[in-house]
Amino acid sequence: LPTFPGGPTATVSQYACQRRTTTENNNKIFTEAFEVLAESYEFNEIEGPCLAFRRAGSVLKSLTFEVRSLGDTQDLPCLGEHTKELIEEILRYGRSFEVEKILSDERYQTLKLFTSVFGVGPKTAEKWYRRGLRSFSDVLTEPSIQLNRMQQTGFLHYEDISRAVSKAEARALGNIIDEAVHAITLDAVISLTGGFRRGKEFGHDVDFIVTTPELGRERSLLPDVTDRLEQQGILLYCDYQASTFDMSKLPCHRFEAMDHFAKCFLILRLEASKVEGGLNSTEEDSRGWRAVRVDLVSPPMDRYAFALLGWTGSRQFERDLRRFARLERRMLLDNHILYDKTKKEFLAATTEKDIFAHLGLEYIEPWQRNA
Ligand code: TTP
Ligand code: MN
Ligand code: MN
Ligand code: MN
Repeated sequence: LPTFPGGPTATVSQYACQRRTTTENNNKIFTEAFEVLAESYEFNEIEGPCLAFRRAGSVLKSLTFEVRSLGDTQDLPCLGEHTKELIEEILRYGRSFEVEKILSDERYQTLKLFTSVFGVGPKTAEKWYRRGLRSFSDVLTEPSIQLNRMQQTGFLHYEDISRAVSKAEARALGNIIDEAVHAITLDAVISLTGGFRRGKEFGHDVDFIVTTPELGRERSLLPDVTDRLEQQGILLYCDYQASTFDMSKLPCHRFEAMDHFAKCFLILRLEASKVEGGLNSTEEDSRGWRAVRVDLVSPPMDRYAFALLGWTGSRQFERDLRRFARLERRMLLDNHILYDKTKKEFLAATTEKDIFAHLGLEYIEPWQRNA
């Protein structure tokens, strides 16, 4: 594993899981530009270049220095022609005309706006755009459009959900979930995961793993937790997905975006009085509460390490862990298992460290996974 003295000559791995990436990004000016391009390709369903820009951005995020010349990027992996042109343009003019063209593009702006609503993915956004809709009021006043429950909730709580969740708010939600799961079963285990586990100051939601040591007991845990939250009057929205986890159907060789564990996507009502230092709100808010997105996932205890590693992210870090396992180790890694294709056996793990060790990787701390 390469170490990073911080000089442009240090070797940088093509795999994010062999880099240490903190929340401090010294190359925001470039990575933000790359992200606009990646998103634009994503809206047009052009996968290759989309991934290429995400990979390039991830490499620059891992650098402990700011790129000041094209020469600084000479020995870096994952930077193609297009990326280098963009870096050069930004170095010369402080901005990119290609990025600005996209940002001012009506289709990009509209898809960006529509997909910012909870429950609206690129496909729905595209459909609305093709029908000539350009604003929220266009969508909400179009009689032929039937919003599903998720989208209705998305519009209803749009402002709250769009506002970043602070660390203090995440802590307050942790207390609420902790209280709820322990009221149901005393031996419950709860862990903060997602971006806040990686040390981010703000997030778009708060992610928790909740489970219990008793195998099989976790299957009824989430319905019990959400019932309790509802009784407390703080459950604004709940999309519960029961477990479809079946060890006998693994390893799964197809790529799947979602795992098979029981999970729920929630919107909770968070009282200002529960948050140290108050809510993260910009203007004077007399309501005294806000709506927040919370994800809960409940794997069986013997899958805990895999679920924790998978849900801690970042997405790019996860992508590269799987790619590294497949290409460098002939192994399959997902949120449920690690499988050795050569030995045809599952590799056991009770901690994330076990999984890194099986993969022959140096351990990367959660706060170094902001790839
Ligand atoms: P997110 O909550 O989407 O992202 P994040 O916590 O990294 O960042 P943010 O602050 O914007 O919330 O996802 C967290 C991780 O969970 C991510 O690595 C992907 C993973 N994940 C799964 O593995 N399976 C799932 O079904 C979902 C929804 C997420
Ligand atoms: Mn999250
Ligand atoms: Mn499957
Ligand atoms: Mn989430």
